Amino acid sequence: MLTVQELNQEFGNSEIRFYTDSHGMACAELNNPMGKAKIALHGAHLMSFIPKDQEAVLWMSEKSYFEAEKPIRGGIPICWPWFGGHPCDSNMPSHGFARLFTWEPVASGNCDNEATFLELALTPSLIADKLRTNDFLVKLRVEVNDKLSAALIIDNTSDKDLSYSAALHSYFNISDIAKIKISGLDGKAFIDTLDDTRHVQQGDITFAAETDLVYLDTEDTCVIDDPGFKRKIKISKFGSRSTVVWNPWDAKAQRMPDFGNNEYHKMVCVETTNAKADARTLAPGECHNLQVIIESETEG
Ligand code: TA6
Repeated sequence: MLTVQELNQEFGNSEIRFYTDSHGMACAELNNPMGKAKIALHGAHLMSFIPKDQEAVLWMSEKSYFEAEKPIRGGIPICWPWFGGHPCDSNMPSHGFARLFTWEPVASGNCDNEATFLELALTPSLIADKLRTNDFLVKLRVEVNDKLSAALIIDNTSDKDLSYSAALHSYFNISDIAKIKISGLDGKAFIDTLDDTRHVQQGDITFAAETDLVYLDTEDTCVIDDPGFKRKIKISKFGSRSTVVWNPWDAKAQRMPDFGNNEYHKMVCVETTNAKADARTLAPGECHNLQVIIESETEG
């Protein structure tokens, strides 16, 4: 792995800086005139996105771990090559291994839309032996201007089929969970994973208890309407036909060591996924993009 100094020489420029943060983690800061973002190389984990003159859009837990082989709590964890529990081995880590290992920067620069971009890659050589399966090349391409785009690019470089489920498990910073509403999923079928029952969404989503819902057959854009912060967060996506909405509420929050007991008031997850029936199988040489585009519009 290159040192921070070598990363700055290879991939740094006036808008991209690599540094070691206060937790001792190698990070990159993308500083575009319209917005800025921070990414930990550990898990290619987006930890912050702040559009110019706005509140932070992504939420981070004050109690998050920042350690090797442990997930960071908040921001946008990458869940791959399985979402949730492992399909057949409960000893395997929740939400896969991509968020547990250090990714390598592979490209950086500026795009035509004046966004600043950074690409990071994960290959089998970067993960623990015990977790290795197929050969693969997974990349995260991050683009920042007044919007944040994160694209997970999965390339099956092996000679066997590669089956997986995945998520860009985005945590959003909100003023009050009891006052927000989420639109864009009206009429969509969903699975309530708390009791494994199926339902159809009626109208907007509001929150009054632990919520863990997997919406199916939807490519639609969701909007978080936040009256407290006087803003709407728009979440568009590509390469995804399922969306997960999550808030742990009080009891689950108390059971999570890397999550503050009262932090559930200030966050909500709206996740861009390939989950349940939307899980994917790539033939040798095939590639798939799972992308989210996040933009925040302030009122007044
Ligand atoms: O995406 C929702 C979910 O699968 C919930 O069931 C909850 O467990 C959450 O993810 C967090 O998972 P984690 O492994 O990060 O604690």
